[in-house]
Amino acid sequence: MGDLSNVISGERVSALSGATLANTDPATNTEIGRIPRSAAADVDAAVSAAKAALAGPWGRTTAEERAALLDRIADGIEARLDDFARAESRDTGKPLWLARKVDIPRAVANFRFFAGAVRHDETGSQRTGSAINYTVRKPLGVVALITPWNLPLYLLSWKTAPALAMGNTVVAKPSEMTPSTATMMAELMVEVGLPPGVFNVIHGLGPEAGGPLVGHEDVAAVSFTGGTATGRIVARTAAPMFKKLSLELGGKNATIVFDDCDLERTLDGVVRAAFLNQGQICLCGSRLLVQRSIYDRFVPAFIEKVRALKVGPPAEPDSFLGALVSEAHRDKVEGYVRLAREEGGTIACGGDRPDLPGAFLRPAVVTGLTTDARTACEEIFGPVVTVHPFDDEEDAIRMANSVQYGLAASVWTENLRRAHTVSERLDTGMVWVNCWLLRDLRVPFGGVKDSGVGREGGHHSLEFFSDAQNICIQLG
Ligand code: NAD
Ligand code: 6OD
Repeated sequence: MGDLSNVISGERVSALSGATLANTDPATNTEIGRIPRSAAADVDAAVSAAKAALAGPWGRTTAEERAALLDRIADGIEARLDDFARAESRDTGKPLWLARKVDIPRAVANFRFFAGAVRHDETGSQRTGSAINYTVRKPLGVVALITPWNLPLYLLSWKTAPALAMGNTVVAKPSEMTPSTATMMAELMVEVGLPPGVFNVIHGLGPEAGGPLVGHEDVAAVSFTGGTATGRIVARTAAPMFKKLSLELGGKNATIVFDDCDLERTLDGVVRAAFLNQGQICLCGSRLLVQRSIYDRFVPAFIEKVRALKVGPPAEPDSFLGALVSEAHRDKVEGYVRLAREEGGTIACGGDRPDLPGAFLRPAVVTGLTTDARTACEEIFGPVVTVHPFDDEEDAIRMANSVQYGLAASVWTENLRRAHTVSERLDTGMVWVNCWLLRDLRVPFGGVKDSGVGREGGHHSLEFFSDAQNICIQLG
């Protein structure tokens, strides 16, 4: 992609200050281009463009017209799937096959899904003795979408599609580490006929560009996905301004393996849950709880499978893990491997650097820690899994619920009663049974405790990106 611009009112523009930041390919540690280092004045220009667009033809579109535009965006991304996948892989270091198979197809699916959802959306009506009430849904206005680096287009499109479907205009602030596909998508939207100013992209650092966007008086709502500490900062600014706020934050998810599981299927599922995308998915199962009765059989087999995972250049089709997102992030993850040793854990495999030039790290399995060790409680967001034995259901539930996070969990058992009862007692927004990251875009997605506030998905997203207005008509 080379150098990138902000996209404001359909035009490519630099930061008003002219300042730029490097965009680095973490698999080679080379600069691949520069991005605008935006500040409050750039945010102001983008919000003004988005506000002006609300007053233009966009403000008069029907849901059907907006759905047709979403379908055109989906078609456009799909037609350039390979370009998008290459850009995503280069920005993030993730395997190219993963970007081709998961990230970009999911962005296409997000637009198609919300096109269908808004076409088929319905609102309620209540009849009392003397009156009829009915609800209409109105766009919020200008909405801010702030997204992280791990699944850049996947997550930005997950917010953009419902925001546009409901008639809002958008200012997006993608992660400064993964700016390319957001820009490509903004340019594509202009090509497929989205009116100028409906979707704007501002690049730059969180506090310098994201902060002023969250605090802008003309921004009605903020949908944020990122770390819990950043979520707190966002909430501190947005809440007193009474902005609508959706926060999808960090996780430290338990994978609970019972002795009645289907061993081979579970092993494959657990490895994938732990290390897909280099363990950099908020839903990754980074605390593996294994019933003591199968611990000595399960854990060596798990370690053997992890050792066999290939860490390699993103373009190689058999690389299961690519590079981490940056050298700085790898340093942070390595810090946790050191901490695990200091806390008395054993690094059963991995945690070291392969002989490759970029930010690569072999997947690590840590045994011998208690579940209250920092390594076992804090979000690492990398290829590090801690493994712990448990005795029975009560023990597993207690361990799983003992962290500050409450995003997701997976439960592996062939016992139907156990699957239901254990799942319901987990303090998480989502539970997968005998699977992981099996997604249906209609279901509520989100966390409890420090993992966030609100739900995305299906009608939850459509409701977030609109205000319900009730109209009461007295009859006769
Ligand atoms: P981050 O919180 O550092 O950054 C996320 C976004 O917020 C980036 O665009 C960043 O520039 C911006 N930002 C940073 N400081 C800001 C500020 N003061 N004001 C406004 N915006 C600001 O997160 P990250 O390192 O990019 O992503 C990793 C984190 O995201 C992990 O904690 C992970 O669990 C979480 N995450 C959660 C989900 C979910 O759905 N729950 C999904 C993906 C990632
Ligand atoms: O699948 C999704 O819809 C979703 N929001 C996934 C988030 C993954 C976090 O890294």
